[in-house]
Amino acid sequence: MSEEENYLRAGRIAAEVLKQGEGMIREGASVLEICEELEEMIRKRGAVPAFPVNLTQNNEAAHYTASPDDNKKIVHEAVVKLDLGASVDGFLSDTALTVSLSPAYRGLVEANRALLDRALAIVRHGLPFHEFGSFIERTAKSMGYKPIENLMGHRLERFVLHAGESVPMIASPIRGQFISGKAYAVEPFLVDTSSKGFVIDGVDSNIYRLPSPPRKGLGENERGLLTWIYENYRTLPFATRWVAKEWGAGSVETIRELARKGVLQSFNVLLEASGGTVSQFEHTVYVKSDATIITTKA
Ligand SMILES: [Co+2]
Repeated sequence: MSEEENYLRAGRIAAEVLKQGEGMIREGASVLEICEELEEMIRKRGAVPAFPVNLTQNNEAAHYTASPDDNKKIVHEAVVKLDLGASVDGFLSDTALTVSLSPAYRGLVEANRALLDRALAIVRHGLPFHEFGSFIERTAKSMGYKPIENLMGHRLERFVLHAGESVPMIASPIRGQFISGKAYAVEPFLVDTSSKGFVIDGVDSNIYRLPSPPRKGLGENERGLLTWIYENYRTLPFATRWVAKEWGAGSVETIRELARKGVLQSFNVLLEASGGTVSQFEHTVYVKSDATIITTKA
């Protein structure tokens, strides 16, 4: 399969699974069950998760997946973000949606959905990122909301979810432009204008990543674990749940220790700085010289 076909397949799988996930979001549902079921659906379709399924509520903006024995539930009137992706031979997709179980935030969510659609309509080869970011900020403000300023879209590369280049969702001096033959995740996060509009680090999110192949100089047990992680996930983010299934519950402490040593990268839950409720929509695009394909549009 060509690179484009692989991107399309990864996108289609993520779109189908996200749609299934939307139907699972209701008050009292288990976060662990939703994460596990959706990851299994990705595998059943012949791909693997590009990263652990993220499920965040209310002022949590990103980077939470269930722990191995998580008993967290979807709370009353939650605003729930579901963010997932598929990897087909390392070609990635990344897509997200928000469901508001509270009538108070349906306007925010619908504005966010429309904002992403309008933004995607202008993506083309050669479009500078700063123009794109300005467009999103201006459009969000015209709708009465504002984008989270320090969460950005990103270029995707084979086996690399965040390939160096960031795509701003606000007016920003960031250099760069959309280039044909490349894939990008576009993800405006929206809050109301009374919120601060940026995120801060919360607690550990149960998500880790090996930034480069395992080095020498570690204990045998640690090196065995890291080699297994590299063989299975390369440098893509993984969940403590996935490792615990294969290596036992004790491996979670080893992972945290490796993160403290700087061998693994850990992710924190990202929280809106003023406790504001956050919405998110995301699609992956594959830019061609004459067209832009939204790979994750069902
Ligand atoms: Co995403």
